[in-house]
Amino acid sequence: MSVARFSSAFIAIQDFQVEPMLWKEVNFDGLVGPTHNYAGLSFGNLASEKHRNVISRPKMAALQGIEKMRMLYDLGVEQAVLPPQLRPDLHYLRSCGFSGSPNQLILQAAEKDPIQLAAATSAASMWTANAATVSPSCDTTDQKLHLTPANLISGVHRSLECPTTMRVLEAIFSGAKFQVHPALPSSLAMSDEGAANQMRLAPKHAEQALEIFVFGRDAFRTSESQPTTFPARQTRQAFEAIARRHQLDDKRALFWKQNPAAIDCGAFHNDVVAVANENVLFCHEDAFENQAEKLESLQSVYREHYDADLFIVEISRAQVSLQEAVKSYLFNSQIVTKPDGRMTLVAPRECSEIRSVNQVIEQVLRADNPIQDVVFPDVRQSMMNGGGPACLRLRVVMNEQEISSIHQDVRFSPELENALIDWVKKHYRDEIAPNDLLHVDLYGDCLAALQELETILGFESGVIVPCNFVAGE
Ligand code: SUG
Repeated sequence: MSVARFSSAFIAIQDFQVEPMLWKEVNFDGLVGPTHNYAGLSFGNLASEKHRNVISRPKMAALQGIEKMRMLYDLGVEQAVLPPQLRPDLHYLRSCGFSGSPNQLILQAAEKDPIQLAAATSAASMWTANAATVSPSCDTTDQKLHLTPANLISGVHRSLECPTTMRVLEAIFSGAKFQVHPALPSSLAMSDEGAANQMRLAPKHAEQALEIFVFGRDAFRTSESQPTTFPARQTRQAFEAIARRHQLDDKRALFWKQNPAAIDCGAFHNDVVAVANENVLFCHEDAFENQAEKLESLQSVYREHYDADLFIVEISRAQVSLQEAVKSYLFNSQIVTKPDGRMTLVAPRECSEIRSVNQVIEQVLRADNPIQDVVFPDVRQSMMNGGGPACLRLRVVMNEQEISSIHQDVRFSPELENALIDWVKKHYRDEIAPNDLLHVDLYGDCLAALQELETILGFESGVIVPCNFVAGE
């Protein structure tokens, strides 16, 4: 819980009596959906490709995610939940030329194009770091909290998320304090993957921050260096548009290019090789193009704005190779600030099992920086599709008035945790094998689960399950 130090974060009550306003980072974790499976849909995401057609464990995956939320809640961090989406997406199957009842649509797709069916069935919305880009009200000129849902056009299965994400965000962030923008136009030049490629830096969450937008390619300067093996998903143009929409101060919006070599090693999002929290930047030596220059100029910009030093914790390739970074997802850790101001690294369990990575974590904890301890949640089911702890959460910094204005039923509590665990145990399958995607009952099961979830999370009907859904038959 950070106490604001700057005038913009104080409210005058009466006669110059000043009451500090509390600001918190709320982590909105994606609940893993009932159709969680491994279809190998993400080219350039090594874990997704490696686990193609492996049998998934949706119940275990969802329970692992809830357990991570509980871990963060117990650290004193504000935690919330974003719902999964209805899959398979029958509207998408119709747009592919299949027709008829849900049963017929699924049977036709299963026979003619099982990959399209797998895309329509993906539970990828669980990785909410890709749900939207978020600028807190302390960063924006109109002092509203701005959110732009990501269009996720790099992959068909992910491009289907946006309409439901938009409805859910509008239902949670409604009212004058918030501005939910439409997604950017669906064009290659505006390819957007959301907050996974955004980093905020300031001494405290409450202060107007430097927002660093990390892009993989410039859509119009195509002669610039590019990855040669895997695609660069995020464009500079998408982030420039978002920074304008979000009314950010030009001097505090920085646009950095990802190192193409990192993308070629499997860092399809920046959050696979770097993570920031308040006054700490934790990154791999090969995360950004021209990194040495960038970090030097960042340090001086940071000093200019805040009259304080930024803690840059840069891990060399001698300590951890890019390959090990991608394998362990060390930089896909969350760094969270606890109520006492100390920071905790929330690292994937895999990091504790790779010697070189574990040693680096111990060094980081011993060194002079605010990161004091580490926890290792087990999110292996998500990791097998290339999603670590940081992928599973969307960070939204808010003041206490804003927190009390959001839709309250998505805020995590032990009661909500119990309700979600019971709900998962009731509705989720233990396993999904590739052939299970070809059967219509998966749709019916998902529909029943999400209709009940709408009630648990107190949403009006039509928010999670679209109003024009078709009952399974
Ligand atoms: O977009 N995996 C996701 C993982 C997203 C991770 N997010 C962040 N780094 N923030 C992706 O590549 C795999 C689906 C499959 O293969 O079945 C997938 O979509």
